[in-house]
Amino acid sequence: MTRSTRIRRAALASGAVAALAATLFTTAGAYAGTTPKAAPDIDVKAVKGDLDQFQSIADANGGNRAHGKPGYKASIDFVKEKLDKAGFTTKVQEFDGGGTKGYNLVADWPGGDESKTVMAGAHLDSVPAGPGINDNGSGSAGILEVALAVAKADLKPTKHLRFGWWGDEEDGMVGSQAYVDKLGADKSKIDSYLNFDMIGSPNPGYFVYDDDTRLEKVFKDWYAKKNIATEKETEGDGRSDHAAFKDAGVPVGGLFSGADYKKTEKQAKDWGGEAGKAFDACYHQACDTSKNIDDKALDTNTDAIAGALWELSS
Ligand code: DPN
Ligand code: ZN
Repeated sequence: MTRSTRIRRAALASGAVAALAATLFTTAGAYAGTTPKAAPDIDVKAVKGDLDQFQSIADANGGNRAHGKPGYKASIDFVKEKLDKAGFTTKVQEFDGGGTKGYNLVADWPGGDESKTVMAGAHLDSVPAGPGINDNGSGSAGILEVALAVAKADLKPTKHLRFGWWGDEEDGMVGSQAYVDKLGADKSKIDSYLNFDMIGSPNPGYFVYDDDTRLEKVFKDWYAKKNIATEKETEGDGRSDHAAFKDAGVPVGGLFSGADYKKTEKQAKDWGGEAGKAFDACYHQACDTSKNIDDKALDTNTDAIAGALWELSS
């Protein structure tokens, strides 16, 4: 070895030490809380446990959890109790749904900048024909478990976090419209609204709302990292609770795993499952029970909700 080679090697080695020191320094910074922690994996067993509770509520109340029926209010009470115990500030908002009293549940996680509120929502009512486990126990339980994970992590987001469970969606998004109407000028404080309606469909697809490019990208990037093909959510345009927010000028996003229309050959190729069949053959029927769920779609989509909320509120 020549003298100059020896010097070059020594310089390389000291460079490596400096790089290592820099890595350790940033790692220490992360532990000190300067870098937001990654979103946790949401346990799908907990989400399914909530779906079993919704099923039991329907079983005990004439087979449904529909607006104006006792199974709906029992669903509100179940979700509210969990959130209250976890430290959320909850409010039940009453509204008129076709001459019958309806209820929205709104849960705020204390802290964060309320003039930039990141909001996630799902409709909690079923149709009168059945228990509404995929539609929309799935979205309701998904955001519930993400909310509980926020509490468990004692998340201190920069932006304020709020969760909403809407009543009377099935008669034309009545509860979410009532909420937005009541917001008035405060609607400018909603930084983003994410909607989750049917996220565990049995012949699933991975549809991402395409209404707002920034919010669409957050989800698309999340699925891309998992090598899951997504598709723009266009067929359901205006068919769920994001409509009222969008009409009010709030940026909206969300997820959907399919309802009454049929999977194409391309979609079956991208996602597996059966082309020519409805994503959810039990859509709006009595058979939308706790068996009417694809566990992998439910698991993946719930993790995606956590990923998006962690990122958007940080
Ligand atoms: N809004 C859903 C329902 O409750 O019936 C169905 C749906 C959601 C359809 C999203 C398309 C897109
Ligand atoms: Zn429905």
